Amino acid sequence: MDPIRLALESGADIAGVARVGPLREKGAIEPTLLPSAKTVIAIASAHSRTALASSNLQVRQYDTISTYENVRMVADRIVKRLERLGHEALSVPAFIPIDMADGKFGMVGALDHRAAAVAAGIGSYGRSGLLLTREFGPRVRLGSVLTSWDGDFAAPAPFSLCLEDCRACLEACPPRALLGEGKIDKTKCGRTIFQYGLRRVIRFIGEMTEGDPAKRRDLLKGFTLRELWQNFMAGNYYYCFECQSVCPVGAHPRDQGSERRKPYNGSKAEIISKRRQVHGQEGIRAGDEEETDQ
Ligand code: B12
Ligand code: SF4
Ligand code: SF4
Repeated sequence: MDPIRLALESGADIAGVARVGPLREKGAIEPTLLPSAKTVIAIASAHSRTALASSNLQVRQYDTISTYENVRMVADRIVKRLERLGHEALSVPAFIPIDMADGKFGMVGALDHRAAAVAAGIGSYGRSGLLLTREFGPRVRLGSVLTSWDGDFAAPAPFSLCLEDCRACLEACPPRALLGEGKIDKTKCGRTIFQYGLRRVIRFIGEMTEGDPAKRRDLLKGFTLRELWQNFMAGNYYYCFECQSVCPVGAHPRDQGSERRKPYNGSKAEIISKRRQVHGQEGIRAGDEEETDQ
């Protein structure tokens, strides 16, 4: 049985295998996850490049839903086939459900899919902290299947796909959450991507509880509740994809000159105007205006 072939036949765009032992030692796998596991099958499902490069937010969100859905279906097919062959196998959530307990707060996955993907040789870390793949760059969603299957395979040689003199992701990040060499200010990123996520729900409930009747009526009819409702229904709540969409690695040559990508290759003033357009005043850092080159 070739697990990589099995994964590709199950619909993965990219797949690789790694030993579980070293990942467990690094703390990349929550100990309660299939203690008998010997191997992790790392899978990647590609976004649509066109959708991620679109200036329409809903199109980017919809493509994210489809890509996560594909990861889930592919992993499920792999699990069923491994179980039919007599092995234990477990698909680990690609994002949610995730442990929301105090101390973790939904910020630590049961399995670190990027670490598994790097160990399996399907890509390398980029300066953005994301996994870069040869064909799609960071435009992939990752999944992992843990299995008791314990066959022979060669460990991949380490490599790096991140371009030496590139800082496109750092420049494009609206709240400047990317600090270089894969370091990220998670609070800043979270504030941007989860604009209508849990924090907004908490704020909304607080405003409803404390507001006078007129304010409560306005809140019930307002954009915030409509948007929160839509996010609950759709299961998507991301509002930023810049570090995925601007990376030149795996970008189609055609995308390099597209209208959407231009601001980030252009002047500081254009970058700031793009930030304001996508993220309002929150995307503008103190001192940004003075830094404009116009
Ligand atoms: C919590 C979470 C977040 C949090 C915290 C992110 C983080 N860095 O941990 C927040 C809300 C900030 C976030 C943001 C985003 N996320 Co997120 N997130 C997760 C989630 C659910 C858990 C991550 C986790 O456990 N972190 C805790 C530990 C593992 O992270 P850490 O301590 O920072 O350790 C990392 C660094 O040390 C770094 N690292 C280690 N060694 C090295 C070496 C080098 C050279 C470098 C550069 C880095 C590096 O890698 C470690 C992870 O492997 C994962 C899914 C999963 N289960 O893996 C998705 C996941 C990481 N997110 C993903 C994505 C796409 C995003 C966003 C683009 C948002 C969006 N639109 O979807 C942004 C990107 C932010 C960024 N540039 O990193 C994808 C990444 C796909 C990819 N190509 O890499 C994942 C894998 C989901 C998936 N199944 O595809 N996310
Ligand atoms: S998702 Fe957006 S806010 Fe978060 S690190 Fe990437 S570019 Fe920055
Ligand atoms: S945008 Fe540039 S710096 Fe960022 S991960 Fe991609 S290649 Fe590396």
